Amino acid sequence: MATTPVADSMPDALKQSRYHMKRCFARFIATGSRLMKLKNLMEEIENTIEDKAERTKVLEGSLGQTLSSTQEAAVVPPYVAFAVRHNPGCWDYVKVNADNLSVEAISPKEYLKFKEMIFDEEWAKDDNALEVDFGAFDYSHPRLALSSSVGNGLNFVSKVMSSKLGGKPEEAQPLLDYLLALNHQGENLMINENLNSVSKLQAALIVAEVFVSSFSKDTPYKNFEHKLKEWGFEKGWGDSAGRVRETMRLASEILQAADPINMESFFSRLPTTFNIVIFSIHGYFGQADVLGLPDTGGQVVYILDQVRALEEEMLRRIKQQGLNMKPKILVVTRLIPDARGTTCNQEMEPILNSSHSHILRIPFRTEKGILRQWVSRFDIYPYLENYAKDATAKILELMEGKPDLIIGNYTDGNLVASLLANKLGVAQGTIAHALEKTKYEDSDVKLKEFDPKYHFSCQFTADLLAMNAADFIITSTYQEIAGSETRPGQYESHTAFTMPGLYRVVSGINVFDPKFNIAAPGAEQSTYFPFTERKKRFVKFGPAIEELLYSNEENNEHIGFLADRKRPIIFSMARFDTVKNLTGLTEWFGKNKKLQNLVNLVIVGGFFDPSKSKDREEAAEIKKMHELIEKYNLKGQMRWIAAQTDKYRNSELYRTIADTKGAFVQPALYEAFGLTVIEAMNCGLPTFATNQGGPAEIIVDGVSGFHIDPYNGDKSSNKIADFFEKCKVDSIYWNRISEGGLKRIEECYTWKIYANKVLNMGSIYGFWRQFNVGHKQAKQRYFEMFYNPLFRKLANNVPIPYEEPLPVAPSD
Ligand code: UDP
Ligand code: LCN
Repeated sequence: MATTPVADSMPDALKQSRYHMKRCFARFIATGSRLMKLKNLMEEIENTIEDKAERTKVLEGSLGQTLSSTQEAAVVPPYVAFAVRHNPGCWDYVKVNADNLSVEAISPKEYLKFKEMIFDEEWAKDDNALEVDFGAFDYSHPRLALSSSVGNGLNFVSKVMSSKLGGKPEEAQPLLDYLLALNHQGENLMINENLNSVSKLQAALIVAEVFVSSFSKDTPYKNFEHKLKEWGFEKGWGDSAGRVRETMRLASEILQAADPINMESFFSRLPTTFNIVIFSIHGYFGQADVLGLPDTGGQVVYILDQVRALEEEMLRRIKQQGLNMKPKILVVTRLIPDARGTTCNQEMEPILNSSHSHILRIPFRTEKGILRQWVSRFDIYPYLENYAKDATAKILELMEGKPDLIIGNYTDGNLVASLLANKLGVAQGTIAHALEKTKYEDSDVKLKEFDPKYHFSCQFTADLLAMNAADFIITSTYQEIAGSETRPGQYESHTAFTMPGLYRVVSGINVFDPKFNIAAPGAEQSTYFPFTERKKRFVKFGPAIEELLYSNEENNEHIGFLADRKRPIIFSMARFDTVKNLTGLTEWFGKNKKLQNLVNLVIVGGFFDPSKSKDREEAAEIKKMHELIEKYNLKGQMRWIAAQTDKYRNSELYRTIADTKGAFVQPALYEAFGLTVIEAMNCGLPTFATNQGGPAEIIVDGVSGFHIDPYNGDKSSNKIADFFEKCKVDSIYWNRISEGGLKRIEECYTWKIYANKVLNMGSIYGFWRQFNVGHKQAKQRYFEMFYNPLFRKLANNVPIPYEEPLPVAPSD
């Protein structure tokens, strides 16, 4: 193993504090094999070097730096193997012999073996244990270099393309081939076979540009179409002389000497994307009354808003390209016969406030027939292969051909998107929303413990397959990819990990891969707008919200009451999952008398009878909530409102809370992105949100809201209390934070910015996949090799619920 920065510096650093370090390492290994986190290492160091000044001295310099960058250490006496993350996405592994403090660099594989020794020694020692190495195909594939540029794939790909395409005519041949293949239902776009060489295209562009310049800028395309066609140009260059000229100029410049800005701009103008398929399979996917049902939350909101934004942008682009076809977007989800009063048992549904987009629902087919009931996202794997087959047939029929782009959502949607994209040879984007792996500590290495309940063996395999198959990955934040200074990203945690007994991943995904792109979602601004825009307010909800918050009655919709209605309200709303930590917030409130004296608490989520929940975590959380209200005697200061499904009313609820000069609190143990955070900020409601995950990036602490630490309830509840105390003495403080939130949203979190970026991705990566076809094919083979023998077997082990399925319809 070649040496690494940590392996280089650590021996000297240990030598300088040899006496103390010998004692510390003796202590690390004293209890035998175990996995230690940074917190455990620091506790042991504190217990060993009791004198604070002495300890500080030891932890100064490079030793302290290495230790504080350590994510975990696998102790297998006499060795302690360290996983050190010195920068986002950059890891070093070393092993230290506790007896003599010798240090040796080790590979990720060796490190993982140390971990396995702790959990499954026999498997760790098996020389033929299955190893996964997606990186094996990437040796010549271009990579970003800096942690700070992670997530900027589009820009990087444009740079690489410009360096490879410009200059000599033969270098631009792939671009010419790509342009020649552009068509809509068999009709050529941009150019035809008359321009079948780069030099012909270059020459024609010069003549055509001069010709088009002779028309005034807004001359419609049809006035000069005929002449352009004679030279080999087809529709797609623009709707007017001005636009056509600009696009032709861009094309000429790229062929002469490309630069990344021109490249991105040119691709954003190409008529590549008319039909999009978006998979979002689990949960209840509908447009009304679905939020609050198990597993059904922000993903549904995100996709419906995304579709509207994409459709709008596609219409704008098609018009500018001088074309008149209609875009089609299909959101493909699961048809659930047992629809609980929702529309989830209908096959097709037009998407509201869109003109060309539909929801298509396809049922889960089993050997016995169609599955009637909802299934948890954790149990969804046995149905996906049949689902993909059925979906393919239906999509081809409805779209009258192949889609131009397939986008997956969450593990199940991403896997099916990969199967379909592989089969049809179409560009594929994936969106995680949340990767479950990071939500549960040591979920990989403790597979045996987690698998019966969560089927992570299926989920992590499906995630790995889909992230490697995808042409591009859309993320909401940087942290989703590569985390923060202190915490690894969701994707980063798939770089090297191990599931003893199943397989060891020595290279799962590389966060420096240019397929990663950040495109943050927004909140629909016609619904979530500032509380100050009085004229737009949905006043009709006033009485219902008044009742919801302040009536003294307890019923199926709310329990608890607010005795002093003059106090501001701190408000939270989420699905009733453990990770959302609504019970945590209630407990902080229960414990913090100062906060109780300043504000009331309102929680929206779940419902009140745990025996009615089909979801394991939800039932436990509901029970816990009742216990906390009892324990801290919160009735009088707290209102618990059942899950709310009307987004218009909810938006007015956020604004009503803002009227009380209250705040939104998002206390999740981990939040992948956090749509409620941006909904609240769009309404001008100051927001306190978890520092674990996306919200840490959305909010600039103290400027556009506040970060809170869900693992330190006292500190967090005091921070909230301090804010309200400060608001009492500083009359403009509340407004300053409210405005800071609104400013942040306008700059970074709108659907318009999103749609533009995603369509650019579709266009550029559609070309990039052809440009790197060898690499793509190699990965595809690896995918198949993995999917067939392994994933299928794992999926078939997941039990199918025993309720009688519906018989398959005769036409099936
Ligand atoms: N939501 C809702 N009613 C509820 C709880 C949540 O309408 O009772 C909505 C909320 O307004 C937001 C989405 O569900 O639009 C939750 O998204 P978020 O990203 O916060 O969390 P997720 O549920 O996706 O983990
Ligand atoms: C899923 C989550 O858990 C949230 O953090 C996101 O905001 C939501 O999906 C939309 O992407």
